[in-house]
Amino acid sequence: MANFDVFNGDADGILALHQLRLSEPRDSILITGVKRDIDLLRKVHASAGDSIVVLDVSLDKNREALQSLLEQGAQITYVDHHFAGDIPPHPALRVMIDPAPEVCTSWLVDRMLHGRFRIWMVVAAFGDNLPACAMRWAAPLSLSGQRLGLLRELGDCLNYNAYGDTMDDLFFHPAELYRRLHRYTDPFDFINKETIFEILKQGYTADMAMAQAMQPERRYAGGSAYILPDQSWSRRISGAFGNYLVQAEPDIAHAVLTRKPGGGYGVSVRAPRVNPTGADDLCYRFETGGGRKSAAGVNHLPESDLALFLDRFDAAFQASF
Ligand SMILES: [Mn+2]
Repeated sequence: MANFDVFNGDADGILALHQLRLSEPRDSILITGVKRDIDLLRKVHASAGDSIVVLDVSLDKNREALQSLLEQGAQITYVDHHFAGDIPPHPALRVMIDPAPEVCTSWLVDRMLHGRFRIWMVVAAFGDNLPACAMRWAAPLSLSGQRLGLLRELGDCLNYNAYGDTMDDLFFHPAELYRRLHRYTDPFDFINKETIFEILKQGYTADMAMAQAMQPERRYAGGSAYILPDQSWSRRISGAFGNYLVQAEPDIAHAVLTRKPGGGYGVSVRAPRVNPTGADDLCYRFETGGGRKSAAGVNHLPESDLALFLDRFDAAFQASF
């Protein structure tokens, strides 16, 4: 009988599995990928009696594979905080799913384990962009401000590592990152004894400096649009660069377009921080768009739609300006 651990390659996915396997050690086949690669269950080739744990990827996006694995006789535990849709009732499926805004998968695992590895959940919450929750959950641990700051940096770095189009863009394969991290029960030992943290910190700093040196392609009354080149660093930093711009110029909206190797752009839009609305409405008007009011994106904007996108971006945030 085989064990499969299927997890998102970001900080939350890695640290959910880390906590679970500190509690229940087990040899397993690891299935993971870059952060945006959530179509993971399809990659599991299981037989009757095999056991599968799925962490931090939407059930809705894995429904078909889930159903066929259940039909093949696998036992599945599913823990997640993304939109799930209808959950198929099945005696071999154990589900813990909560899409509430202040929940991450590592928090759900922490609850299952009665807080045994709480400090790792705090790192995950920082990495999953829930800093206020992370601080709250860290309070009973009585960490110094300096140590809390280190955990925040670690969460950010682990999360940053998962951004890219393919594995080639990443510093570490998330499965390798998990294996190296899993040797440690104390995050400060990991920080001090492994080179990973330092490598990711330097990568982040260098990528961000490249992005910050870019001039906006267009400046409008209500927003600025940047176009990043077709380079690994652009794909790694585009999300963090968007967050930085929102903080640096809170009065205006931002669009970060990243050129794709095969043509067209990946687009990420941030509404003005002072009026965080309208990003989703703009992006939903494009075929591969989606997201939330404050932050949304278009997975693939064809080259021929660039002018249209820029016009609509200008119009969308002129109104709110
Ligand atoms: Mn997550």
